[in-house]
Amino acid sequence: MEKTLLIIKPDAVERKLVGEIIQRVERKGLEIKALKMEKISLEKAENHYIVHKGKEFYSNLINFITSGPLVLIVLEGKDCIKIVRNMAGSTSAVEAMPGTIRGDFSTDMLENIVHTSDSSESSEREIKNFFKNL
Ligand code: FUP
Repeated sequence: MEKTLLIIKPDAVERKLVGEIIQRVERKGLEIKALKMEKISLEKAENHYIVHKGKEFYSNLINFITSGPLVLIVLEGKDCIKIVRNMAGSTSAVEAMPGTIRGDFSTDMLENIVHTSDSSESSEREIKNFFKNL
């Protein structure tokens, strides 16, 4: 069965949106396989965002994602990678449609509430970075 990594980012934890986001994915019918809250290390953050290394927003991204505790969730379900990306909405808050997580809760490109894996290769790599025994 397909798995995806959902991260509830530090802005959403700070704004007490954890329950709201978990409720949305559970009600959709996805299964929570693993879940933990953590303030991630610089090393884990750099591994997670390796594809963005060198881009102009990279240091802001690393500073933001390590700025406070976040919630890491492994979800499982048929086609869950695409399903959870659709639920998250566009990366840009301006483009994200109402009804999506980013569309409903964010106005910012960087502080955009959630991360979700974009492919099966990314999902495998990202889950391994945070959950050693899955
Ligand atoms: P997504 O897959 O929607 O999380 O988006 P990306 O992997 O393209 O980007 C990862 C994170 O980098 C985004 F959540 C926010 C940040 N970002 C910027 O701050 N500026 C950009 O131009 C693109 C991404």
